[in-house]
Amino acid sequence: MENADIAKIFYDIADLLEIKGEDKFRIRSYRNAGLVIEGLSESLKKLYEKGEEHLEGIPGIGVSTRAKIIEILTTGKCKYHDELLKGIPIGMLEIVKISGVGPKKAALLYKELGVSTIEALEKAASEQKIRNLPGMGEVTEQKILKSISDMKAMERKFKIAVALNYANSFVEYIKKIPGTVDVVPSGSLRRWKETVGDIDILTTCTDPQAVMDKFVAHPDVVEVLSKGETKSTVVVKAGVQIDIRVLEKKSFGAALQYFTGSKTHNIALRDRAKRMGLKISEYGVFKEEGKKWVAGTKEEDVYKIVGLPWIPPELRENRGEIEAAEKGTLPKLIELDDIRGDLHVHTKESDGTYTLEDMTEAAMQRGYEYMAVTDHSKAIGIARGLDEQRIMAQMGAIDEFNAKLKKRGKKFRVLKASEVDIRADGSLDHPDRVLDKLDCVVASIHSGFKMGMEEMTARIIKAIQSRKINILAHPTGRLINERAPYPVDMDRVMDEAKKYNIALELNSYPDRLDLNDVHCRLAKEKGVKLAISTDSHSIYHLEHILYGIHTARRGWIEAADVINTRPLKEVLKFLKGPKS
Ligand code: DGT
Ligand code: CA
Ligand code: CA
Ligand code: ZN
Repeated sequence: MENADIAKIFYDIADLLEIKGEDKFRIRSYRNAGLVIEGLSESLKKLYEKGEEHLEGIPGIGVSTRAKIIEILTTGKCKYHDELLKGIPIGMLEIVKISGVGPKKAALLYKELGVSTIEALEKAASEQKIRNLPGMGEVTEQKILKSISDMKAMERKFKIAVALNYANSFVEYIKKIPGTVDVVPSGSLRRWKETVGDIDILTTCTDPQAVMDKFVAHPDVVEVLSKGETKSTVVVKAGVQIDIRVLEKKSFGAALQYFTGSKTHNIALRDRAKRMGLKISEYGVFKEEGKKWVAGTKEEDVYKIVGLPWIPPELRENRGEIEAAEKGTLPKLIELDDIRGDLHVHTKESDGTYTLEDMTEAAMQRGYEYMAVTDHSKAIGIARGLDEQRIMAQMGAIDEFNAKLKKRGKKFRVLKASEVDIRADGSLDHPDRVLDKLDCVVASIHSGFKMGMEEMTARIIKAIQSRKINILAHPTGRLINERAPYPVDMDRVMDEAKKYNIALELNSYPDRLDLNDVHCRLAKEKGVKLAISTDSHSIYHLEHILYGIHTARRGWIEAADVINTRPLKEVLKFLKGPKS
């Protein structure tokens, strides 16, 4: 039972209450609980195993939520949820997720047309039966059809964070089975793709039968799709499919190479081998018409025998990595240890859940040298954005706090910063006199997503040309599997960013990963600097930096391309850049 499964039950309760037309406040509190749980990077299951008291004091989780979490962790379900489900067809929960529907309209569709599944909804919409219902129209109907086709296109790809949590839990579990040696996730997860179709675990062991038996008996398994002597496939609660394969020690490297993929990388590698008279398969590298085994115990041997250095999994997308490996020009990819600070962090002043002191403590524990406090500006009302008076006060508090740190002999600096909203017309949500006093100005868009490409690009470029910003945060606004990026001419934005010495953010929050890998590589080619930040709203979010690092690696990024790999002095110099 991972956090995502628990969160899903809370979201479902909120949706069910809304379908039933219940009290708004209660609905919101369940939805918030879902959000909080999903955002935790510590596993609730693990905290609970350490002792019930470890579930206390988690911000946003009150007494009754905690009781439900414990109920779910111990019984696998929640009575209240089950009761709400009675009398409501299960398909309704899917329907409320269709954009343009929502719980109220779902209830109406059910009452008036008996619609309780996605298929029935699609049919009703294409037969134009929905447009005549109160509060709906042709536009709603079109929206529903588009949303259903989008959903089908996403075909159940899971965000990497969800897949990684499961993979880690299964790997730990399998390692405990006596006789297991290697246990390694391969596939798209090992390549750190932002979404993952299924998890492919590879293992070597002395007792395959025990591994198969235990694997299908893992408490999170809801369905066993197949169980063989050396290969099994299961589905876990959140719907993720997990494959496991037991391999021969001798060919483990070849199998790891094969199942890590990507398919197109493997095809290119096999073609290369063929030209050299070799044959690569999941069982090894062979010569003499496939008769003689020549390599495959270690993954790097597979590359070595075709004349290449080992290629990091993140690069294996057939985007020029084999050619670069051949020429000896593979990038020296950025690593977690290269990061010296976080340039996008929220505190309680806006919508974070921890204080300046807490966030600083957590950043220092990571070994950072600096952190920019970037609370929202006033336009973001729901996030308690800061007006001029409040941000001035915050700057004062940060100055005092830095002085205190210095006195205590700490080599750490909190940067006075803001996540200033870029308004619809491209103007910034703090006056220049405020922006000029900040160490670091992070600018981003939080509303008016529906503009056309021209207008949106002009809006962002206007913000860049103000010379008041340092970093453009989550530059495309996408939320993985939830919201498409807004249309923006990234080529032009990057050219302007370069001209005005502005860094583009790679927002590491696993739902965003914005810029994505392809954009990172474009930035590098254009010589635009990146800031890899977490957008942390809690001390636990700081570790999301891992997702940013691996996404950057997929974009061929090296430490020198990223401003927050620099010591404080150099960062400050960079941040002074565009300001007049
Ligand atoms: P996913 O699960 O859709 O996110 O993506 P992958 O890359 O994990 O793909 P998956 O799970 O279908 O297969 C795992 C790896 O196995 C894949 O990356 C490469 C390898 N593989 C699978 N099918 C083929 C194939 O037909 N040819 C080759 N060369 N490799 C394959
Ligand atoms: Ca896979
Ligand atoms: Ca697979
Ligand atoms: Zn933020």
